[in-house]
Amino acid sequence: MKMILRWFPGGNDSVTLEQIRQIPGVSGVAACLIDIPVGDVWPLERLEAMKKEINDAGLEVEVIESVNIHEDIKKGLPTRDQYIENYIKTLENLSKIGIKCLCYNFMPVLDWARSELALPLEDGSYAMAYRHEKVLEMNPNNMADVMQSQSLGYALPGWEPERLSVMQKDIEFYQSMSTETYWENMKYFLDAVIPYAEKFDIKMAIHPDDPPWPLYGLPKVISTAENIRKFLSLNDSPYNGLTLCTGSLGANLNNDIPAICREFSSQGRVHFAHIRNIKHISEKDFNETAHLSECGDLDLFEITKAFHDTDFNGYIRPDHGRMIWGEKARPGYGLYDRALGANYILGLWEAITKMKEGK
Ligand code: DNO
Ligand code: MN
Repeated sequence: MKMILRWFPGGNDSVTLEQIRQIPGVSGVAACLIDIPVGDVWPLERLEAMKKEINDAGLEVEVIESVNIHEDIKKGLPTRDQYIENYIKTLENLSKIGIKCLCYNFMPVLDWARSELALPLEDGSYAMAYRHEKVLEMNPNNMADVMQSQSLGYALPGWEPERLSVMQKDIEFYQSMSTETYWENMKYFLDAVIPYAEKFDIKMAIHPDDPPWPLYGLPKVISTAENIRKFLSLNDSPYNGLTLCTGSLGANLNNDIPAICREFSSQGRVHFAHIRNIKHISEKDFNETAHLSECGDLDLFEITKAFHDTDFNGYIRPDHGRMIWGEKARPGYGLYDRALGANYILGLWEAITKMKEGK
């Protein structure tokens, strides 16, 4: 298992590589080129420069999060073949800099959604939160403005301007598409790309939908154990795998997160784990919290043990953290709370290892 942190290159992150290097037990980062328009090939020179910067700081970069999927692929338009070709070219370039795992998502139009990016919690920290009614009342086009304005000047991942400009039209398109067609479009993408992922030795790791239920009539499919089983059976290659995000899947109270981790990790289909905690306010309303089990609804010990028991040897990162100690950073991606999260998970891991050794 390797513990990593997400980091945004090119001056897009207030957290520095030097700071990440000082978090005990963190060996590298999950990085991305945030400014490349969705659908374009990621240039090798840019990737090489990014790798050099990260390696020079004493860290590894073996994971990319995310290369977003062009809407034409999700919609199944004839133009998808060109975008799939570009995706494969990007995979080839990623392999040239030694990338081993690629996190992506297959959510239509929107990446994750929240109604607040900085909700004050009782202890004086700030966290992201989701209030279902509020999100439903938000016109997705205005929602884009809200997300941009609350994001302290950072373009939120998945909320890049070119993705937002065509939002309304896209939403209408998906509203008239059946979920079955959406699954078929996903399979078309996998069957085209996975053979190249095998060739280039890059594990594809899909991120669950967040929240894990349909919004604005948009299909959401990577949301339950049953749907994940269906997803994995679309293409049986071990290179067709998961980013298991405990917080995203945990928003659905019916999801048994340690059981989900155990089932898919034991099959060797989890390549990347996002570990974070959330606290439900009601069935579809929740706050993101500190990682510690007692701060939320998820049992981080059981989750870590599920990975440990199944000999998980992929990548783990603490997912979103709160803003604490006065930090102002990209929502969810400050330094301090994620560093606490990383060391908490590493502490659980060490304890489980030593208990098994009988120490
Ligand atoms: C939420 C985050 C996401 C994730 C992307 C991956 O839990 O981890 O923003 O990075 O959806 O494509
Ligand atoms: Mn996640």
